[in-house]
Parts: sequence; structure tokens; C-alpha cells
Amino acid sequence: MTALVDAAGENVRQATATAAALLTAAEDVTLLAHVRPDADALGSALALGIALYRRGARVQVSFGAPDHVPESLRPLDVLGLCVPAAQVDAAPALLVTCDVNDPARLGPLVCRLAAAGTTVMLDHHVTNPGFGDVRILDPTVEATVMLVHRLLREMGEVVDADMARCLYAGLVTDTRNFREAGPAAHRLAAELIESGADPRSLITPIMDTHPFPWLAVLAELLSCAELDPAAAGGFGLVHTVISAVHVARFRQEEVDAVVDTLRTAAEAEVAAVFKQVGPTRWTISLRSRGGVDVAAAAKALGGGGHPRAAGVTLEGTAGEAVAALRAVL
Ligand SMILES: [Mn+2]
Repeated sequence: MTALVDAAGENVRQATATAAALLTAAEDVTLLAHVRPDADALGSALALGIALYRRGARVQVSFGAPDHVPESLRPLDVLGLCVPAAQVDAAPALLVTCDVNDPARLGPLVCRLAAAGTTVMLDHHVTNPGFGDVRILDPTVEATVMLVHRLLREMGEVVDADMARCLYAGLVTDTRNFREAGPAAHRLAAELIESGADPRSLITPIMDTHPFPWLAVLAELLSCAELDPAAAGGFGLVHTVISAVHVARFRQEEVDAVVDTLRTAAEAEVAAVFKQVGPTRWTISLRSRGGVDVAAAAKALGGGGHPRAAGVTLEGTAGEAVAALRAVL
């Protein structure tokens, strides 16, 4: 087992060196985050994008959907590198995917993978099947920004305040405010603060700010939540459903945060939020306290993620989507 771990670590080291050489020589780089990008995906793409732009490269940063940068993440794009998906080059010379656990998570930009000259994949999801010419895949790190930081170091880049803010934003969100952060993540956080990232001003808009009308809707969603202690093999499941009306009315920042409150229910090992993203289309956020591997459950339904945080999109009625989840748990 130790040999396998060492081999995996060696593969990551070699891939990082290969990617660093490619990026150092690149004149034109396209960096893609996953659809509905979070701070880890977009922060990774932007930190690397800022470094490459300042080296003189032409840089595009994008994601398949939506067509705008989530409001809370806009301050990270200090150079205006983000472009709508429709403006991404048809055949990028060098394409880098950030925090994308499966090609399908590129959404409408998935075609750029085959069209690109060379592709580099940077990710930390255990369910990633492996794709791209150069694969920096390390499920032992808490956030993709940690892989970006290693890559920047390999490229000989000095992390400035703008890059530090992007990296810190991904680190703090993917570790849930460092609840799930190991020593390396804490050390990196200290380094990023020294480089100019200010935790309070970074975190407040991303994790601690919602419009007042949202609070009433959140109360309603929580009061409608259902607890089934027998589900998930007796580990318990708590779930709630967010209708298309609320998904359309509020930002991703509100909708995606519901699961963080729902997951605190002591009686359930698994929390699930069903978000209606189409008439019969549901994006499901899954969280586990650790006793149930929700990455495996998500993967069984065609999704992916981490053992304690995963997601999947299903077709059908809300009842059918809930039944499908129950069946795999
Ligand atoms: Mn991530």
C-alpha cells in the first residue's frame, strides 16, 4: 500500500513538473473551471491565469455555465480574465481544467477538450476517472488551489497578493473554514495571508452574506426538510427540495449554502439538497458526517465528488430523484 501511495505521489510530482514546463513556455492559455464554479475552481483558474498573464501570455478563464461570474467571486478577477463560455477559443492551444472531476462538468465547453492542442488537468476529486494529456490528480489535498500553489512554485512564480486572494478563497471554502484542513493547508493559509490575502474581507462576501429576503426562504426550506432515520442503511438521511422559483430568484451563493445548515441535523449521517434546475432536472448536493461515502453514492448515479461532499444531476420528478438517491444509499 505504501508503494502505491509513493507511486501516486511520484506521478503527481512528475505531472506537476511537466505542466510547469508547458505553462512556462506557453503564449496562449485557456483555463476552465467546472460549471457553477465555486471559489476553489475559479480561484485555481484565476491564480494561475494571473501568473501567466503577468508572464506575458494571452489568458482566457471561463466555465460552461452560467454566463456570468458568481457575484461573490467577482473581486478575485482583478485583471478581467474571465470571458463568457461562448467567447472561449474553439481550439485552445493549451487548455487547463481546474477542479473539474469529470469532463461532463465542463458543460457546453466539454468539446474544447478534444479540440485543444494540449490539455492539463488539475483536480483533487477521488471520483475523477482521469482525463487530459497531463494529469495532476491528487485526492490527498483538500483543495485544487493547493495543486495550483505547487505548480506556481515549480514554475518559479512568486505568489503576489492577487494570486494569494484567489488561492485563499479556494482553501477556506473547500476546507469548510479549515474544519477539514490538515497541517499543509494551515501552513499554506499562513503563507497566503503573509502574501497579502486578508481572511475577513475575502470570506465575508463569499460565505457570510445573503440578501434579507433569503432568510425567510431558508426558514421555509428548513421547515419543509424531511428526516428519515432508516435511510442510508440506518445512518439516516435529511433532505429538502428547492423549487425552480427559488433557484431562479436567488444567487448560487444562497442556494448552494442550504446544505451547510441541513447537514447539522444530528439524526442524519447524510444531508441532501435537491435543486430544481429544469422542469424535470435536479442538481443534488450531498454531504456526509463521515459514516457514509457520498462520493460513491453520487458516482453510482453518474455524479462525483469527495467522500464527505459530492453531487449529481438527475432527471425526473422530485419524488423520483429522492427515490433514486435512497436506492443507492
Ligand atoms: Mn475543490
